[in-house]
Amino acid sequence: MNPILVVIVMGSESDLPTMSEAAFVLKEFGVGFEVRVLSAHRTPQETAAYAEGLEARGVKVAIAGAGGAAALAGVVAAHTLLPVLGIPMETTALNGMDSLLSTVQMPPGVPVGTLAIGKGGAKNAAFLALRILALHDEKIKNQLQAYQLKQAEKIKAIKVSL
Ligand code: RP5
Repeated sequence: MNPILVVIVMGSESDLPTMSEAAFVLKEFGVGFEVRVLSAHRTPQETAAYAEGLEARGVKVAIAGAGGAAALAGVVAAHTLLPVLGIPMETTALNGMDSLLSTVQMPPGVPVGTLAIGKGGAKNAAFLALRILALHDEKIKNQLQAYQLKQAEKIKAIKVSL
């Protein structure tokens, strides 16, 4: 089994349909990850202890998604020096603007690299995690290169006739 290099945490099971997009990308690239539901507000102690233990376990990047008053990514970042990527969940009340602002507006010194709201953000968090890992991993770098080329080929193959 591949070592766990990335963790995906979310504030509620209701975030899973969005956060699983990050998991699909990591799976496709064969990178080891684990998924946990942890809440900054509902399980604050467990969240802090989990984040504190990540580095010693060999984890390199944490992806954290939450919605509404979305403190999760910030709390994880407060308890580890690993890079933390935040995903704001799309919400019904404010279309995810609440999650976005809660995740992105961290005080200086405790960064959360915040991605786009929703599934697109979750996907890109995984790609950004892969780019971080690729700094020290030639295999992942080559895989990313191949992926970029494939994407370019798809665009170039589009023929538009009006
Ligand atoms: C946040 O509250 C979670 O991340 C979720 O997006 C939102 C709603 O949670 P549930 O009421 O669905 O558990 O903490």
